[in-house]
Amino acid sequence: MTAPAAPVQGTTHAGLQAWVDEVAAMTTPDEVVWVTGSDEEWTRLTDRLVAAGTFVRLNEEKKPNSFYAASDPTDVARVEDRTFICSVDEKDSGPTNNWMDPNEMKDLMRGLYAGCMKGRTMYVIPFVMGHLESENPMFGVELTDSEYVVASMRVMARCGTEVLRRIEELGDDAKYVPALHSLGAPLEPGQQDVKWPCNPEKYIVQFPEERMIWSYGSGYGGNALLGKKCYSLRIASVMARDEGWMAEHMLILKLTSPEQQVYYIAAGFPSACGKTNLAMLEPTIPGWKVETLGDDIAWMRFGKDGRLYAVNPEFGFFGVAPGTNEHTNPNAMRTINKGNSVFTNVALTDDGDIWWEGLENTPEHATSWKGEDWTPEDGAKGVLSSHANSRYCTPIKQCDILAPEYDDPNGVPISAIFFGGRRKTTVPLVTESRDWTHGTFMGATLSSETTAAATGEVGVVRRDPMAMLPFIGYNAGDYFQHWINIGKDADATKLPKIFYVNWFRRDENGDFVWPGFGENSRVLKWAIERIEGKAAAVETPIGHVPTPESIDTDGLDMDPEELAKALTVDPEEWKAEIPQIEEWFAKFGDNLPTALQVELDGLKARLGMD
Ligand code: GTP
Ligand code: SPV
Ligand code: MN
Repeated sequence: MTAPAAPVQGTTHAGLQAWVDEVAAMTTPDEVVWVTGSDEEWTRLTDRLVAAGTFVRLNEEKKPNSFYAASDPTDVARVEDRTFICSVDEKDSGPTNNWMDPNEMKDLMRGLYAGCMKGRTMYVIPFVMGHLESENPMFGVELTDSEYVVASMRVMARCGTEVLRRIEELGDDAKYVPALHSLGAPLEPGQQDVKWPCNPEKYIVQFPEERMIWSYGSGYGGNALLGKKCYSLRIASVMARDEGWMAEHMLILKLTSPEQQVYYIAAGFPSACGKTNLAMLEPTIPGWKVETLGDDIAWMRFGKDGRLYAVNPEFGFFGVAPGTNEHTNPNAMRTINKGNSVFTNVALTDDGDIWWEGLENTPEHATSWKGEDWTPEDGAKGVLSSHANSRYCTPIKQCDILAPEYDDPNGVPISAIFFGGRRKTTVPLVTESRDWTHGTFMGATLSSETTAAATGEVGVVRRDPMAMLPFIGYNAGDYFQHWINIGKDADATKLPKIFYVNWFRRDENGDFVWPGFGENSRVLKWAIERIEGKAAAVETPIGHVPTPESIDTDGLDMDPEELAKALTVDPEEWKAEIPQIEEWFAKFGDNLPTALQVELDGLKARLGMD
């Protein structure tokens, strides 16, 4: 965002100034700096990060104005066990969130925050999630003592003086989410800083009633860039419940058919399960075109015409690096190769570029994310050059296939919602729901193998409702009811059709059955043809699944037997799923919407289980 170069110190907004002063008095930074968003500020910040050893400037020819960072090995992903929803009433945080009494949490954290910015600079980042020109701009102000966070926030959200001016103009009418972040690593006079300051004790805390965020101890990703998961999902989901809209962990894409029909699709897959890749997909079927609107978060509201409109509140991509390459995601490669990006926990090559597992041109030698020598021989032994949750942080505007509608504050009307996860077994390539309530049931029972996007064991199947398990800011039972209510209040003919996909089914050898990536366009085409009443399907106990002939396989190098495997609905596998769903639903007690119990009973009956 363009902004005046002169640093702005302070604000005429009395409430905001008072909060900044109060936090500064508690955390005692050496200085307070207001983030402007100017180019000169970017240079100052990145120079400072290079001097501190946090950033390494990359080769200007390969990655202009871009930087490499390696985090502390203990600070590499979201920490779900340290994430709290501190609602006034414990019941409102529900069975899927950690809870502590908000006053107790504040006392505890004030203790941690006392003097925690000593020796550092506290930055004030005025930001807006979504468009500054929208009817109700969704402001936030993040206070942080991390230059890495400031640099990353400038990529991920619209930040700076322009936003602050709008907050000031609106005065008391300006609602903003106060978001306090500290690394929890004060510096004594003369103490040498480390490259990646952080604290072993971490707290990522949302106060839903106050629409407030307090984060402590981590400098990485969703723990620290508070506009992303903390605001745009956890706090926004609470606002959405109260105001009748939806804040979802979904990509948004624009699909144009060979007949030039335009469809907008939103898709909710858990972290590291393929949103960025689908959002930037290059269709392998002729005549179809995908453009990107967003890769992680969708805010959806009903338009005057009764359709559901989606906006991407973000301004950048914070994408999983490993596996990204010219084949899987050429559009992401083109985006990051334009530069102006930050790469964290990937490998640094000897010629000042970056590399990660799955990228072309394996270097003969590199420095791993742990700062160790790395060679292809190490790779052959299973030593990773890059952390599995290593990421690129890059401006959305650099994406060649960004749909122009991205800039429309009113968003785009959604025709289809996809849910999906990583399942080796059971879940077919694609299933169409019968109606919104059935689709809500599919979402509410969505399951996926855990990934490296959060700390903890990887590959364990868990329920991840609507891909929102770590992001629902209130009782998940109430969240399901909110989904049901959205359907009840709407004109059913105008609601998006809900589909359930699985790109990750495996065969006996452990190989993926479906080729994925660009070939996923075949599934998008089938879904659109279902919406248009053109494609065939078989009715199964779990919903409508394509007949093998109804999937366009022109030019697809795939054994028909493999395709049949991808589409299989095995009643025995689904029967085995039922006790897990029952156990999952039992968690919600009275808060489970009756409609979902009815759906489960129906599924059991269709499987012949009663
Ligand atoms: P978050 O940013 O954590 O929310 O993740 P995401 O949902 O955007 O996932 P992303 O698109 O970054 O993909 C994560 C990993 O899954 C990458 O390593 C991809 O290469 C891989 N992946 C994505 N799509 C497919 C697919 O269709 N098939 C297979 N086999 N892998 C895929
Ligand atoms: C996710 O984990 O879903 C991400 C990365 O998109 S983070 O911003 O760290 O949450
Ligand atoms: Mn995500």
